[in-house]
Amino acid sequence: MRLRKITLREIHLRLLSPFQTSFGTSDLRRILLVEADIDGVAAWGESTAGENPFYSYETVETAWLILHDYLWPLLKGREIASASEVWDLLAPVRGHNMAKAAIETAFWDAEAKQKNLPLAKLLGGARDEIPCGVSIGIQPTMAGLVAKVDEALAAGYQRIKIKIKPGHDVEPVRALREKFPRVRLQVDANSAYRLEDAPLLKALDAYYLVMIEQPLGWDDIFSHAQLQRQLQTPICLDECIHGVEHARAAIETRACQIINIKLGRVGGHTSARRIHDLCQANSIPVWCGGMLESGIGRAHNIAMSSLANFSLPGDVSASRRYWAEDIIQPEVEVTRQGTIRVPTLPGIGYEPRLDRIESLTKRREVLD
Ligand code: OSB
Ligand code: MG
Repeated sequence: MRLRKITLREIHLRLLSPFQTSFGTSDLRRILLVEADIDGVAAWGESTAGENPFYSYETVETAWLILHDYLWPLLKGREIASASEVWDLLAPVRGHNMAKAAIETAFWDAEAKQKNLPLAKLLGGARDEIPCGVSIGIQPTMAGLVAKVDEALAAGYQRIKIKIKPGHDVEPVRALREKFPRVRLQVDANSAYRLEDAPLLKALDAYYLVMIEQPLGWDDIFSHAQLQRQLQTPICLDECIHGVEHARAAIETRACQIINIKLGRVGGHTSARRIHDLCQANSIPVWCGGMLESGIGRAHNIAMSSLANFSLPGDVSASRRYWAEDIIQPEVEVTRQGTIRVPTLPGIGYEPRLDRIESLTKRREVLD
């Protein structure tokens, strides 16, 4: 496989409703897309870098710079046998996994298309459909939160995750448990607490949550190990896990019982699969997190989620929960059973809508 050209695009897509977490609110998404020409095959990837360096240090600006100045020169014209080699070629650049994932995942799309295989099959996926949950942002009112949960359950979603932050934690969980005693419920703190908050987090044990996601520091595995010893509720790590080495440290120190894998945060499919395999060997279930992706990133998430150890419902949900109109054809849809059928067409299995992508593009650069 030889990379001939890449087109970087920044598109702007407005969320149907603002998404609030403990670190801020997202409304207009700025999304960096990579279109790669690999042996004449058009292949696609998406960077999940945000508008601000609040979830991770990467932003759309840093991802663009790293792709343009460093990753493209490392890869252009280089002859490789398979997409699985790309991750190691990018090793000279430390970190910047969201920039790396944007181009690395495009190589996987290209290889799958060249082999006329669905990407899920190329990755070794074992599922025809993936179980889906929703991630619900912090809502202005309790009634608003209940309405969002009702809506997701009516649509068939298999589990509910809500965002929490100090001052907005035990009370919404208690209220939801009262109204929905049997629902699979979990919370995500996005690093908003400190180890001294352990008594408060321990109070959540009373509500038999499936997990509490990333309560403590984004780069602090050690404190999570100390916290997990005090909690019955399983801790799931998100922000802390940037590669297989972090996963190993978290497992060995018992800092978590579950891991959320995000393609952007870990640098693409090769790294994601290594983490998946390590977790599987250690009986740690994984699930696929979301980053408010457009259809391109969502399609890659679906392919990855077809691997066997993605046994818990992920945050990968229908296009229509986010966008008035997505940028792929068909849009991602969820069945009445709360699953997404893994596409059977070659590559990512959804067609990018070029005309729509062009009309949403605010910045574009072709490298060849
Ligand atoms: O922590 O999982 C997170 C969105 C942006 C940044 C971080 C997170 C999230 C979500 C949304 O929870 C998941 C989604 O629906 O895409
Ligand atoms: Mg999270």
